[in-house]
Amino acid sequence: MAGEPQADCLFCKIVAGEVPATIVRETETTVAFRDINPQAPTHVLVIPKAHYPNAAELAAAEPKVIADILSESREVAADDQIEETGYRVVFNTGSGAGQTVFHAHLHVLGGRGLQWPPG
Ligand code: DGP
Repeated sequence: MAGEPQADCLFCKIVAGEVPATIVRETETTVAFRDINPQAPTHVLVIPKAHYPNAAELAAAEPKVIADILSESREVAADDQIEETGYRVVFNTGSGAGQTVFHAHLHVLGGRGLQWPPG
């Protein structure tokens, strides 16, 4: 069923505490943890606890949770004090855009200068 945990999903396992992660924030609907392969001094992933394969499917099914994720990204930026220097939030959606884990996640990147356009 949509939103239910998937046995073979890495991020569902992090939500369940079955795979360790450096969790920085948690709400009723979201978990935020540090990326295992950081691309910037701050690189945090904010994910829904519910399983949806990408942000588009999450937005269609549970738009409030997308709002929760964006709110949490703001808190992550405040916690890591990257608001003043600027930061980027990104949902890679689909393998062609670089998505490798098919449980929706928002990247929060900051703490260094970021180029535009991204590669
Ligand atoms: P994406 O390429 O947008 O699907 O991003 C997936 C991110 O997930 C990537 O930046 C690396 C991160 N990642 C993959 N495996 C793990 C893990 O086991 N733990 C943590 N904390 N991050 C992971």
